[in-house]
Amino acid sequence: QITIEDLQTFEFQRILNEDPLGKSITLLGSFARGSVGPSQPSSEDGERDKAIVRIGKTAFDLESAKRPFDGLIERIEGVQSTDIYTWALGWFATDRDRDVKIDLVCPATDVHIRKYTEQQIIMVHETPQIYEAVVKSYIDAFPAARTKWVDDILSGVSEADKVLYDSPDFIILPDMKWDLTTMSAFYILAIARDATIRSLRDLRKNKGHIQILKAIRTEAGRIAQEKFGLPSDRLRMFVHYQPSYYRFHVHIVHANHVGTLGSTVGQAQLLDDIISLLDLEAEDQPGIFERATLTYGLGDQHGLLESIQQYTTIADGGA
Ligand code: M7G
Repeated sequence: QITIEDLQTFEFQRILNEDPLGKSITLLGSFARGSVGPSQPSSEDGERDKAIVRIGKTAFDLESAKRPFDGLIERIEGVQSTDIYTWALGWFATDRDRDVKIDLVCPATDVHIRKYTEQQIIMVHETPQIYEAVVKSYIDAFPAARTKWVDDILSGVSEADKVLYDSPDFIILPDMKWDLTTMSAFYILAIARDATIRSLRDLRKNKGHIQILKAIRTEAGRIAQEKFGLPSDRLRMFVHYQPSYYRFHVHIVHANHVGTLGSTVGQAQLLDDIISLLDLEAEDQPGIFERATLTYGLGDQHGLLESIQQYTTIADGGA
């Protein structure tokens, strides 16, 4: 468990990203080794671990927001008016529920730092040849330590009390991006147990993957309805390509999330469309996702971008 006193030892280094619209800021800094995150051999020479701290303002609690000047907002200043328009600055009451959500990655690797740093998005066209020549080896070389969190969830070592559904094929639990209360930010995650499905590219009809995908769709819909009162037509279910972690998982979010939280076109592929495409696969032909050219955006710091661009240049030059 982390305390505010622990967080006060954060040493700021630089701003990685800021999002004035989404009301969040992401900082790079450090904590004394072992003081935050998984326990590590403590060091006497003051060694520090890099840490990413993301602070985002939480959404309004709908109940208190219905009477905003009766306990939610305590004080206002700088009132201005023109005609029918008035605006002012205000301060939240001190005994409010909560104001911010804090996400912490510590110790943070360079890969994490790149991921959380604001990046220019470059669109790439991944042909099956590029997948075979470049992407596959990138996935093969992906350090197992980076998906330890998935193994820990699947084996019940972590977040066991949060699990919403468990079966031999997959597990469903709240995504760490969700605060578990703001329904408009509803976000749960289904993670497949089969570690050989590393991404969208590995999905095949003849390996029984459609059944797993359909079961995820059904169970996620049932959980959203039964546990959270959200009908299944209010859900946007999608898969990332490229994902950040190569253990197959499906994102299930509130349908009102448009272009946020990774649901942007060029990164997210709808689960329903994937199921439908797989259904079209003919038994005697290579898989659809083996043959398709997949187009997606990559941050300019992404570890794959340079090798894909190099391959594309060589292939174009040779043509
Ligand atoms: P992704 O498509 O690989 O990449 O999704 P993204 O992180 O770029 O979206 C992984 C999803 O897993 C994200 O929605 C994360 O918020 C979520 N996630 C990541 N971690 C490390 C955890 C975790 O430890 N617990 C839970 N519950 N969710 C996580």
